[in-house]
Amino acid sequence: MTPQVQAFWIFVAMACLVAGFFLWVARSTRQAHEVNQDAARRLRRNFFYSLTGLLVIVLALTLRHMPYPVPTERPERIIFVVGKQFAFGISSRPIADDADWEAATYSAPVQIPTGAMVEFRVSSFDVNHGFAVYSPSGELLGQVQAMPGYVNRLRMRFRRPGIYHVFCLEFCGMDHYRMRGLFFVVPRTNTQSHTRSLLAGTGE
Ligand SMILES: [Cu+2]
Repeated sequence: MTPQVQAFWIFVAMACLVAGFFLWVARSTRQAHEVNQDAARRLRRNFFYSLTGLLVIVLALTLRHMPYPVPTERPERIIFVVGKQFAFGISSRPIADDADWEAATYSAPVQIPTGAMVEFRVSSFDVNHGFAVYSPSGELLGQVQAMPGYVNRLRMRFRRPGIYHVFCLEFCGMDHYRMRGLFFVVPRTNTQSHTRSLLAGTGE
């Protein structure tokens, strides 16, 4: 099951739970009866403490998996990305102006070694774009906004070698649908021959 399908089923289960709770409340309020103030206060207090406990447990279990940069961890590769209607310039050198962007757009795709911590520094030369990275099999792995006058940093690590596509996920104009880019993830050894096989279409 892909993460998207898992998320869908979790959502369905939670929606059923909420709907069931509403039904239960609606049914239980049909007959009017005395409210026991002490019991209500106890219930409210227990509810507060158990929710707080649940929140702390969930935070403790999930917070360390947040994909935020760790200040002490330095990226192995820095890749510069600039969106401009309607393509992505992706380069291992800074993209400062239109000439740099053009060169990045037309040069050979950037190569990233497997397992390397990569920091994408993402910006835009015109309007907002969405920089979204897709795996060779078409799964969305991560995305960040490409904004004019601002640099967003997205750190990622790729385990699988192959051709990774970038699509724009922000409607940015008439030709938004064809706005894309790509880069290669290559095994650490034998980089050149792997790139040749990717270019020839015999690699993954
Ligand atoms: Cu777009």
